[in-house]
Amino acid sequence: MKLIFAIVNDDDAARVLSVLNRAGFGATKLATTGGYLKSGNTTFISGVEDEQVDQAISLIGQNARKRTQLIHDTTSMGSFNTMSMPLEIQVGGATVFVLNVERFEKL
Ligand code: 2BA
Repeated sequence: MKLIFAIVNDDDAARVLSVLNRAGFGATKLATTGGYLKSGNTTFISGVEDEQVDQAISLIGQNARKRTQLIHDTTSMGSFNTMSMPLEIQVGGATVFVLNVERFEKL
């Protein structure tokens, strides 16, 4: 068994959860915050059988859109001056980690 962690945009979360559930995957939805943008995103935890990992990842990938976002990178130019440079970054569709599960119990 594997544990999938998938970080997706909040706007895609309802769709991702719905397709996972429809395909029979159990999932837990966590409200998380990206360390770089410091804005909200959603992390799903899903325990799946080894042979189902690819199917789960593919459902997540098909329903999590890549987005281009403009951020303002502030660079210090000395003690008083700062310069704000627009920087284009690509966020998502999904950041996925797959971990081995040593033991799984439902008590
Ligand atoms: P954030 O940390 O808010 O990052 C949002 C986006 O900012 C990233 O998109 C990436 O395009 C950019 N970014 C992140 N760190 C950067 C840096 N040091 N310099 C320049 N650009 C940077 P994604 O890579 O698609 O990541 C989306 C979210 O997935 C992240 O939100 C974070 O919550 C999570 N994530 C990504 N990589 C991770 C990792 N190695 N470990 C844990 N969480 C991760």
